[in-house]
Amino acid sequence: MTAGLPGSAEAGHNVAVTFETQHDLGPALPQPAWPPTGPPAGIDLDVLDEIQQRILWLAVRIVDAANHDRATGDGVKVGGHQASSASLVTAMTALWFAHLDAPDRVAVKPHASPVFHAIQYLLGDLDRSYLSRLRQRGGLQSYPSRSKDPDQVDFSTGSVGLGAAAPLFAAATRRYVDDHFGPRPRSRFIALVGDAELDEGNIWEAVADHATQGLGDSMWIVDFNRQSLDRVIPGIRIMQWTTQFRAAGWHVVEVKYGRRLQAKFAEPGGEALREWIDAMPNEQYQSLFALSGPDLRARFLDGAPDAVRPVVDAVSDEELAPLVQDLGGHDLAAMLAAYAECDAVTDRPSIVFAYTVKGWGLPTAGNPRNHSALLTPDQVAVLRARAGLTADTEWDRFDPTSPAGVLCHVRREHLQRPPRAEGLGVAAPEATGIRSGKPTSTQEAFGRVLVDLSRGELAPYLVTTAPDVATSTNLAGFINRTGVYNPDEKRAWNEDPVLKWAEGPGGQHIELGISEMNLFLLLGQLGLSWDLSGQPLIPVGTVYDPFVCRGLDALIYSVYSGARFIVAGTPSGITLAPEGGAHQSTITASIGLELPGVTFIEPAYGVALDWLLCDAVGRIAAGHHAAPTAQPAEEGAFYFRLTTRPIDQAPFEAARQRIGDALLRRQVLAGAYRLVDASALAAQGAPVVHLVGSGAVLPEVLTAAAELADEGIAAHVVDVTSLDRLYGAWQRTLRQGVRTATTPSVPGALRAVFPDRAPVVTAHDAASHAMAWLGSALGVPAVPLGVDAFGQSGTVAELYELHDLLPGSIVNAALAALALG
Ligand SMILES: Cc1ncc(C[n+]2csc(CCOP(=O)(O)OP(=O)(O)O)c2C)c(N)n1
Ligand SMILES: [Mg+2]
Repeated sequence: MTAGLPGSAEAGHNVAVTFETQHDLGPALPQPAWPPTGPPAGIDLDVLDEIQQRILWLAVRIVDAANHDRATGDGVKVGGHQASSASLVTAMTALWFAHLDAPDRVAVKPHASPVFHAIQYLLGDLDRSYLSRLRQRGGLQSYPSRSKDPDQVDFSTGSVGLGAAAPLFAAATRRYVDDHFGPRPRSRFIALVGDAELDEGNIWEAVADHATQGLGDSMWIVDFNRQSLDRVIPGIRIMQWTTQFRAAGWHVVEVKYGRRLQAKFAEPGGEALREWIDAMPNEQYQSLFALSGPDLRARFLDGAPDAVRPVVDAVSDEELAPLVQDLGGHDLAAMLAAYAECDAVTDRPSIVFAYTVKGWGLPTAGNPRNHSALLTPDQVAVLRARAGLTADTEWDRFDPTSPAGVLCHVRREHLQRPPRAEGLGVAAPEATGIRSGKPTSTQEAFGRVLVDLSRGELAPYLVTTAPDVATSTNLAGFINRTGVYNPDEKRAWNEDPVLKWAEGPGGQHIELGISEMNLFLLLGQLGLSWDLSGQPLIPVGTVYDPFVCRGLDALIYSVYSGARFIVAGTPSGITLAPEGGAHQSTITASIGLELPGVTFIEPAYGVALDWLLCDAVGRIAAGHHAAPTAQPAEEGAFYFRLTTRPIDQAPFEAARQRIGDALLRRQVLAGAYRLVDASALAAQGAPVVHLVGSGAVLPEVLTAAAELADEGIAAHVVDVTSLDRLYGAWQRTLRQGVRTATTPSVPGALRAVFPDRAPVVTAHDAASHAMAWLGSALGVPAVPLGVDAFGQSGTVAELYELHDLLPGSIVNAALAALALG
């Protein structure tokens, strides 16, 4: 059988305790015995307790109001998490009212968002009107949201596991910023984590990576309530978790028992009581929370050794329930002591396992089904009365002259932050002037542009990262110039004439282990450095394109958080022909196109890539509140889908001659330009078709156009450099039409490159669906060609043949499109 609250490996350990939020701790501090025996200096635990009781009430009532005070009219349950909130009330009260400093940054467990908002309200940073607007449009978000909540959320959370890792990467970012731009005021990066979140793999990827080692300003607080969504967890695995964190180099603290239980353990026979609680199955222990009086006594003693009975007999019925539930995670002094202990450990991250009760103080405490259980209005009324409130006063803040009111004011002042940093104020060049005499791949051009940028004004702000694919995605040139980041100077043992892997605090490439989750989490935090570390950066990451999907949730997380960065998915598609199906990406273009906050870009030619990359860098450098010209949809990341296929650059140079750089650049940035203009043939009365390609498949499209011309068919070739921008332009005009009930016009970006009404063939080294909408946008027949099955190993031509992307198939598709017209 599994033990309920198994003995800690560190039971009885001493901790360094200081109750000031002290950063430079200097010489070793006195080591009071664990647990702390009295209130920490300068902190009135009674006042803190009064505050935490009010926070508990408000958190419960915020969820209650969302469900019971408003009619939604749609039959859909509103929901919310009172038990998960209650669990963290003590930990969060201790943080905000006695531990945090203004520069500290905290990620809040998604289901504790009502607690966070209750705290912001009591501090005076959230208007009262929001308290009854949880889960309402324009109101408080269900889960903490940087972009949508009205109060200042440091880290969005919601997809469990990511909210734990994000502050760790924010701390890694701060270390980088301090090393490159001088130290900022110290921030502690804190995550409040649900215990079941530890099942998420991304947690362990983050903990294991070299980039997060030694981050002494990081602290995780695990809400160790031993319940997940579905159940009371049978094997709570505390030994396993603590051992794993220690093995990863973390400092581990367990806050297991409160002072009541500790005192009882110290009495004669108390050791037997402790042993029994430690040995009791978790399910049995949790079932005690719903009981009282003789029932509780009987259940508690069920299976207990004889030695326990006299200790329990000496406890009255009224005392027994609070005693049994007296876990350290609800002991303010114990939590503050744990935080102080973590502060004193500055050479590695810390984790606090705070033993808690899910539903603490509520009638749902410990119930296996309490995750989304809502208190009834009657139960809420009992709580209201218990809090000393009435229907008229239930939302009130503390009287400002009361000790609790004074502490709220003091803490509010203490936590005020300076305004956030704006953009860099350094402009990006329009182009680095990449030359394209010979066949070039977009991956190659990407590497060259980065090297060039590393010589310019923006150089100090560029930071690259990759999950063990830096050299194979062509970051080597950049790394040679800037070095690899490591907090300490490292001696190089190999003389490599091609790659200079010099590691030190000045390096500008952050190398990650193979974890695409970590890549997107780090990019996200580098891309929020303007806010969380007061230093805008220009982060650039690379990843094999098929593995974008591996890190997708973290990518979504980062862009939802408002991060600004560039990522190159390279190589991509079946153009990576010899690598076979396991390494070929097909749906990533759709992901890039469809993800909000991501501008998807897929150039074919080096110069186009140069313009697009410089433009993206410039937009990021312009700052969070992007350049005035930027569309709102581009307040986010830029995703370049690139390849290793060298292609002839001459057709682009011809288009340059024909169109001129100024106009061509504008069109490339807007999403498409006419690579081949067949107007002369069309003027002679030839049938007209549009061949539209994106990325590596352009050579086949060009050959098809030439063959069609030989057949007397005028085939304009359009190179789509950003499906996303084209689609966005189309959607905007459509939506405008829908909203104003007017006939939508064809957007300028489409009209400029598709002046003729003619059938369309699309060709893409990606799922055919991603470009298929063009027919609809232009109101013409369309034949979309693309990769709609897994690829296999072969040559480019062999695989293009397999997926109907060879010129012959494109010609046939053009004839089919004309026939459909
Ligand atoms: C990635 C992801 N998977 C599933 C969920 C649904 N979910 C929300 S909370 C939860 C259980 C969380 O348990 P725990 O972290 O222990 O939190 P607590 O007990 O404090 O509520 C689950 C499965 C989610 N939010 N994110
Ligand atoms: Mg839990």
